[in-house]
Amino acid sequence: MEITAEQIIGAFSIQGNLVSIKANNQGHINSTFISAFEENGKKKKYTHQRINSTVFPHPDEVMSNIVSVTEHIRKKTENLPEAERRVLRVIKAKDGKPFTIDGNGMYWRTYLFVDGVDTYDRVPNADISYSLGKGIGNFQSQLSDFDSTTLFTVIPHFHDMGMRFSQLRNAMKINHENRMSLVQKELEFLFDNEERGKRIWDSFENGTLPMRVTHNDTKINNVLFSKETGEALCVIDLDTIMPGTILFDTGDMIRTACSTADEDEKETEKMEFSIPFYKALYEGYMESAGSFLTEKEKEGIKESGRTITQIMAVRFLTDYLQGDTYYKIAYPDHNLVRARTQIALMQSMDRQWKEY
Ligand code: GN1
Ligand code: MG
Repeated sequence: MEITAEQIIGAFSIQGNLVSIKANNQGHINSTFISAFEENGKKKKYTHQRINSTVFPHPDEVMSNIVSVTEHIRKKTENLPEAERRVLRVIKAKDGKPFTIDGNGMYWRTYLFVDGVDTYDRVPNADISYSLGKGIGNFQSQLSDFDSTTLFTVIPHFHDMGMRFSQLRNAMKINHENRMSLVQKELEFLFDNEERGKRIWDSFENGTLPMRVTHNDTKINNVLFSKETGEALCVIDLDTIMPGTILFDTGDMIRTACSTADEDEKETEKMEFSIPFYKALYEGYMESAGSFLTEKEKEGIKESGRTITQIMAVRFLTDYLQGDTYYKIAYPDHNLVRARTQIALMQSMDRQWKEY
């Protein structure tokens, strides 16, 4: 059944007249478009997103998590400057729910669009690294008194390295288009690091690392920066919020904020781990998160960057071997490129390990 953008928009409680609709192609998982409304001469924009129900089988639980977490953060930020930019605002549907279901059974949600911010796919300088670290630390700190057991686990075992390796082993059997012949070196490196990669998940499971609210996708382009002050104001893409260890979040922030190339840079030699960016990131992060972290959490930060980079390598390679069924790709080898670039980043960390 063909669904129009106007039909989706019409299901939500939005004041004013619709003036434009624009597609947005960011992110590997969900589909997004942006609308603009005019009310009394004022323009407001909205983000409408279809939640990928293959990846998130219970979109209602995703939205329930997002509503409770954003409301919690809003209470803590509503008196700060740029308050409207500090946390996403969920727009309810006309029936009061935080989503609408279209004629094909697909879930859609709407947020107020956050304007006047900068975003980055890659860190341009150490100041932005510092700011990112501080922003992620703030986010965790705002949620440090939130009872994580009240959240739904929307994707079980999301950062469970052991589970990711079993998925890789299954994908090796699928061996789509005989792709195994192209990835022997990559597999060898990843399997050599399998046991080390499992340490953080194991420490989380056995209770050495405390359970907290985690975002699980704290890559740099999921953070909005103030155009005025450069401050990291808001963490977006809240789909994977669930209970976890904060090291999942420090890890993805390190992976994306201390690298010299994009996640899918084809020339892997351009991908290096940047110690100056790491130092700035760490400093910013500790300023806002240092006070509530346990010693075990602090000790795990450095390793978390390597572990989350590894888990991404495993996941991209898995998707490549199973025939690109999970991530959106722009060309046939896209997942292979992503996997190789993650491995290059790990190897660059290893070469410099004693220096940071
Ligand atoms: C996916 O959809 P997007 O781009 O926000 C993925 C993350 C990966 C990321 C890699 C639910 O996020 O885990 O880190 O791609 N999200 C899910 O860029 O699998
Ligand atoms: Mg995401």
